[in-house]
Order: sequence, then structure tokens, then C-alpha cells
Amino acid sequence: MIIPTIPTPEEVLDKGFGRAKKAANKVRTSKIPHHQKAKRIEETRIRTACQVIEETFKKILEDVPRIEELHMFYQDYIDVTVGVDQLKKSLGALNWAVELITKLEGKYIFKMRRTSPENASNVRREAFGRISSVVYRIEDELNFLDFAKGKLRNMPTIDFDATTAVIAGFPNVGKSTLLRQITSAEPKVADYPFTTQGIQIGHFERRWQHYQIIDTPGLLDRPINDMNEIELNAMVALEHLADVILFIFDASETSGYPLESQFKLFEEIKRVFKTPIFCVFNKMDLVKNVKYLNEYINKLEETLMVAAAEGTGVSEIIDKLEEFNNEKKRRGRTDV
Ligand SMILES: Nc1nc2c(ncn2[C@@H]2O[C@H](COP(=O)(O)OP(=O)(O)OP(=O)(O)O)[C@@H](O)[C@H]2O)c(=O)[nH]1
Ligand SMILES: [Mg+2]
Repeated sequence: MIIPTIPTPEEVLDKGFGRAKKAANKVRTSKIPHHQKAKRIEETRIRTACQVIEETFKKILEDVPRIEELHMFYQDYIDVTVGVDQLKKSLGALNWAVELITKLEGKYIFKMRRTSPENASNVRREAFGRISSVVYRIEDELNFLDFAKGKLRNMPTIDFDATTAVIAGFPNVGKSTLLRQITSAEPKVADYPFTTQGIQIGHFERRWQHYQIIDTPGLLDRPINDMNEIELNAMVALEHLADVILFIFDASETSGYPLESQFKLFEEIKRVFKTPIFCVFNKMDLVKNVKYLNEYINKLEETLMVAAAEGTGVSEIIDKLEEFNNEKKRRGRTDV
């Protein structure tokens, strides 16, 4: 959860004014000179209302993590989903309201002390009117925060310590089958903007190292020219996560995409992502024309051959990921 529960202006004011009334009822007036009583009660109402409302907004501001301190993936995710600027602007408005209400608190308590007991309730009414208008001034921002809360509720939980592979390839080539074969449990499904089926994340562990495999149905499975700006941004967010891309070819072409178009998509992904790519040829069990297939395989430096449905070749992918991870660590050590 990124954003806590967001109240409406009415709820904020009801809480503030309601608590103010209760606090006023508790004011012990026995020792106060008679002519001061009304003023003391109304002062308590103003102070309590202001403080309760300030605290409500401050709590929200404290509970929302600082966006610029989040991992780049989440920053991009928030930007794609609700817009980082708009989110910051709304939080800024809450801050503005806190500052203004603090000022009003001081101003009206000062005014209360200098007014006559007969006028005390008028001063308090005026204060409440000003407080209400400040809270209503940020109604749009509160609405936006509530909308953002809903949108960000099911944000994917990413393990940033894991070595992460993101799966790409045309529809029906066996991406989900492979994800299930490589990772032990059923992959977790979380929201991801502009893929109706969400993002699927599977985990496995090898020699105390965590690995994370991510499938993004409907995103990395078609030509990049067909994508709108938001989908492109969703891809950029993925780039922050991926240590490596597993590009899955359907070697048998039974999914309906000729190897030529699959190769084009591969080249595009390679161009857009500055990430190492492993080429995985799937459905090898259905391949009839090996010579034809070799034309494509020969264009690539290194390939892995699998039949995901049967689990053949899957352990080689895992070995390759482990090797990649060891290499990454070695490089990490020499870089230090
Ligand atoms: N014969 C054979 N069939 C496979 C293999 N791998 C996957 N399939 C089948 O291919 C079909 C598509 O597999 P999925 O894993 O759903 O493919 P996908 O790439 O996730 O598809 P989308 O999510 O629609 O993009 C399913 O019917 C699988 O059983 C394989 O190695 N051999
Ligand atoms: Mg799938």
C-alpha cells in the first residue's frame, strides 16, 4: 500500500468540528472568571478543530512514501498509472492546507483573546468558516489521492535483491508455460498498467540466490510501433527491473507467427532494451523443418532449445540464469 485512506472534505470537517465540540464540553470552567468562560470554550473549539484537521493531513503526508526515494520501477509505475507530477501536486496541496490552518489557528486564538465574551461565538464561527473553505479548496486533490490509492492498491511486489528476468515474445509462443516450468509455485498476479491480465511474477531459488521471472501478457508480445506512449513508458519501467530478457521464439511457428516476424520483434526489443537477452526457442518438439529453423538460429550468437510443455531444456535455462548471476556478481566485485 502506497497511499493511506483519504477522507472527503466533509469527513475531515466532521471529525475536526465534532472533536472540537467534545473538547469544549470537557473544559472545566469552575475556576475561570465568569466573563471569560465563553471565550475559553470557543478558544478550545478553534484549537481542537485546527489541530485535529492538521493531524489528519499530516498523517497522510507521513504515510505516503517519498516518491523520489522509491525504486525507479515504482516511480515509473506511479507515473504511468496516475502521474507523478499530479501526485506530488496533490500532496503539496495537503501541505499548503496544513500551513494555512496552522496560521488560522494562531490568528483566531489571538482574535478570541481580544474580543468581548458576547462576540466569542461569532469569532469561532468565522474561524470555522475559514477552515471549511481551506479544506474545500483541496477537494479535487483529496479526490485525486483517493483515486490514486485505488489505482496503486495492487501494485506488484518486486524483490529488488533477486536476479530478474523479464519474458518477451509473440502471443501463444509458450511464455506462461515456461514461467510455470521455471518457477516452482503458481506465479503471483499483480496489476500492471495496460496489460489487462496484469503482470505475472514467479520465483525460484538456487544456491541461496533468489531469481524472479516476470511475464507481462499483452505488452512485450507485439511490434513496438503499435504501442502508445503510455505502453512505451510501461516498457521503460520494466527495463528498470530486468537484469536479463528471455526472448521466446516459437520454433514450430504453430502459434501462427512466422519466424521472420518473431525475429523482427526480437530485434526491436533488443534495440529498445539495453539489457542482455537470452534467445529461447520453444516448442522444439513440434519442429519439422530444421534447416529452415537453422537459418534463424545461425543469425544469433547463442540460443537455448526447449520444449516447455514437456519441461525439456528448462534446466538449461536455469543454469544459464545462474551463470549470468555469477558473472554479474563477479563484475560487481571488480567494479568496487
Ligand atoms: N507442443 C508444445 N506446445 C507448447 C509448448 N509450450 C507451450 N505449448 C502450448 O502452447 C500454447 C500457448 O502456451 P502459453 O504458455 O499460454 O503461451 P503464451 O506465450 O503465454 O501465450 P499468451 O499469454 O497468450 O501470449 C499452450 O497450448 C501450450 O500448451 C511446447 O514446448 N510444445
Ligand atoms: Mg501467457
